[in-house]
Amino acid sequence: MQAALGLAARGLGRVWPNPAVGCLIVRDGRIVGRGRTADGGRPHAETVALSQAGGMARGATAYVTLEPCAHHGVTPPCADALIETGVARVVVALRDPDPRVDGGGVARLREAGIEVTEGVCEPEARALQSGFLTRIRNGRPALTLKLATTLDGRIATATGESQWITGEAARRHVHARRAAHDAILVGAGTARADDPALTVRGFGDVPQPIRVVLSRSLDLALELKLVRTARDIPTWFLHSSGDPAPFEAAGVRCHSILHTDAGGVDVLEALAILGREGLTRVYCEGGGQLAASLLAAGLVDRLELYSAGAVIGAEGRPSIGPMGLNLLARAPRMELLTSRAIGADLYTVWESSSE
Ligand code: AOF
Ligand code: ZN
Repeated sequence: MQAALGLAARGLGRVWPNPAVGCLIVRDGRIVGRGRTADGGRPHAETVALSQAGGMARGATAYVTLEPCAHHGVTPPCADALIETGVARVVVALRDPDPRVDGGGVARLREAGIEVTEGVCEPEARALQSGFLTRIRNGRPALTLKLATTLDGRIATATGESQWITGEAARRHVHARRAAHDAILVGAGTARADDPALTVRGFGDVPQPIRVVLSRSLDLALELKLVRTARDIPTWFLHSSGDPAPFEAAGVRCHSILHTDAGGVDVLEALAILGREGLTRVYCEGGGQLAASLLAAGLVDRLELYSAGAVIGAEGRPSIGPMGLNLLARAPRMELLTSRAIGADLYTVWESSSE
């Protein structure tokens, strides 16, 4: 199952709206088929692994990181494929909470006389599939907030100088993390000030995550890199006022949001829109105002922080904007998941503990 999880992880950022599933077919202690959910979500992992195994699947054990599906979608149910090929035993890490499956896959296998073992490596599977699970449960993608700051939590000097706070190795790591998400999210302030490309670079010809900008009024220049490259890399603007026509003519998809809060658009509604579009994993790269809104709304599921050995002082720009918080008891709390050095910087991963 560990190997199936490793295989599944390669699909992260590539398989939405589907979960990244891995499947191994094992016969007589030998792996005879391996598969993960294909880019774009289909074919499913089991189909790929079974076709690799061919006749060797008869009497074999299948290890699957998510319950095999039981519904007729674009492809026939994976549970049926496992039954038809004569697999003898299926080991499942986690039930699929999709209402079309939700125990139905396991029931189908058992009815056909297949031995089913559930719950193997379930915590790891839950972590891996957190994006899909969050979308099914909360109707929104899982959100990772990335921060790259000085030791005192600053992201730029008072004059706006910010290149580069962290080192080369950390910046390269960020590109790998972008690739493992379905979309990259920034606020309009960051799009204006930094003119970022928000692409995955240095890993060859990999699928590019969708670039999403939250902008209350669409006060953005058509000359921004994001707009100029919108025909090649999917780019979405979520806005509550302003004229989308010039951006749409440049290839940007504009979604309108009904509600606004003091600082910008309603972040919960924005994420709900992204969830409806099928996104499961969103990587937010700032700025401080958007980060503050997301944290205040309890929408940050995971925080990935790169801390550089530099100090800027109070004149510098904070990584998190004002949150209107007076009581420590109301502060969002995170639990430390991992920490390690990347080059000369410290990388820490925190998970929301408000669940
Ligand atoms: C599997 N194996 O590799 C994946 C599964 O739209 P469809 O027909 O592709 O079905 C999507 C649903 O199938 C998705 O919501 C989830 O419940 C399941 N994903 N199931 O057996 C896989 N990716
Ligand atoms: Zn399936």
